[in-house]
Amino acid sequence: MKRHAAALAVTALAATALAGCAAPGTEPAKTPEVVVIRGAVAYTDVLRYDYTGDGKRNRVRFWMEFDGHSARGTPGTPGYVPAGGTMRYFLRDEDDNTKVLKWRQGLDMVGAPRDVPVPMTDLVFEGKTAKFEAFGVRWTITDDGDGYPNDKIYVNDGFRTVVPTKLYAGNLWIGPPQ
Ligand SMILES: [Ca+2]
Ligand SMILES: [Ca+2]
Repeated sequence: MKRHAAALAVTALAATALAGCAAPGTEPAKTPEVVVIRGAVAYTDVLRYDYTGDGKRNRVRFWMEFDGHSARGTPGTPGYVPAGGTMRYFLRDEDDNTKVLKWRQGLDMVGAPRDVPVPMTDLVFEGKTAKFEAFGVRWTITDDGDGYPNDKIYVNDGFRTVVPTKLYAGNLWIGPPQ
């Protein structure tokens, strides 16, 4: 009889513990959090280039900037916003941190428009990775921690996946808006 009482007590304790664990689950279901890809990274080291034409070579670097988000809301309902965003290339003067919008021939951005937003299409997020298409190629970008050192950018042109783009500065963030 005593043993039975003890067993009941244990059962009661377990039930209490379970109830405690279950409590958060009784809250109303949350809508999925919006996830974003934000930030800019330098994909060249500092180059010396006299874009001003005054004979003094400036310190410049090429950057890529991303600004995209996952879908908001439920498809077919008011306020729904599909996943989307833009990316752009730009050249930055590393001495005064300003964008360089005009320069003479000599530097190439692989044919990309200068500081013009290009749409990301087919944008999907998988954890800390974003995949999309822009400039006619597939991009796979992973944010792996603070800063840029472990962040990865892969580009697939339909024939092959190029090794991760070497990054030199900046940061990419994938996750809830910060
Ligand atoms: Ca100059
Ligand atoms: Ca990062």
